[in-house]
Amino acid sequence: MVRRIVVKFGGALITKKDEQSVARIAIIRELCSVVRSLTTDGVQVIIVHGAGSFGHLKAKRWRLNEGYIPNLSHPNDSCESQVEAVYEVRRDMLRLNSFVVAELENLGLVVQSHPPHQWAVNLGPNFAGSLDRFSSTDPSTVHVTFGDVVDVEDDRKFGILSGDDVVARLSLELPHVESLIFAMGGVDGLLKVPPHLATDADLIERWSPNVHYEGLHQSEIDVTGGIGLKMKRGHLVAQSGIGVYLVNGEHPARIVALVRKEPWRGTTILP
Ligand code: IP8
Repeated sequence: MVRRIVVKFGGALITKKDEQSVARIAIIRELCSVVRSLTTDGVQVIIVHGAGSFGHLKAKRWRLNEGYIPNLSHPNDSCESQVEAVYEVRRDMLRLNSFVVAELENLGLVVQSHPPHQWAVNLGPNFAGSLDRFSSTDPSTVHVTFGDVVDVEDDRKFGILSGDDVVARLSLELPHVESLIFAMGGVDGLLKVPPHLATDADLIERWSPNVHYEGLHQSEIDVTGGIGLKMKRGHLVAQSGIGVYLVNGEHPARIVALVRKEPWRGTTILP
């Protein structure tokens, strides 16, 4: 029987969020070793990673989430136009992706990397692009993709496709996906109050849209939807019967425990 899971490595987990293009290699290494353990259990893992400081900072400065804005300029920046910024963010994302791929390959896994700007167009959970490239279900093959700048087929010309939209389509459209796991940085799951105010007692263990939480969306550095988007897309996926979970990726053993149906700490998104 084929077993498949989709895991999102949050950008705030695998990068230093406020230092331009700095990866947290030790965490990436630990997460990849968890992936290897799961594949030896016979589970195929599809990884989608966020952008963190490899994407959001430059995308925000150049307003790439708003699409094409003629004559936008930033004197003294490394690029001279939005078009150059699109190129640079795509390049930076490929670099972050190469760190994830390298760690997986070092562990002997076969990796197929699928950069969205090469196969996806348009935005949101109904973005276009065939998922055929994810069809191999062999557990020793790990598919990897990520949030990216993609082309948009209208006057905007381009925009930001969040990894949270990518996980939703992969989970809903690929056969045999049993769970979607969001591995997050610095939090044990969804909290009742913003992380800097929270204690251990503030973890919401089971969430549905009628349960209140106060999310902190760092809109000054984040060009996608923060925790709110994650909960929305997670709930969409949970409604189709797939298990959807939020865990602290800084304790990667919790991911293994969750998939092995052992006790774990985190949030379950209810249908
Ligand atoms: O971090 C954003 O993806 P996310 C992608 O998964 C870029 O929301 C390039 C900012």
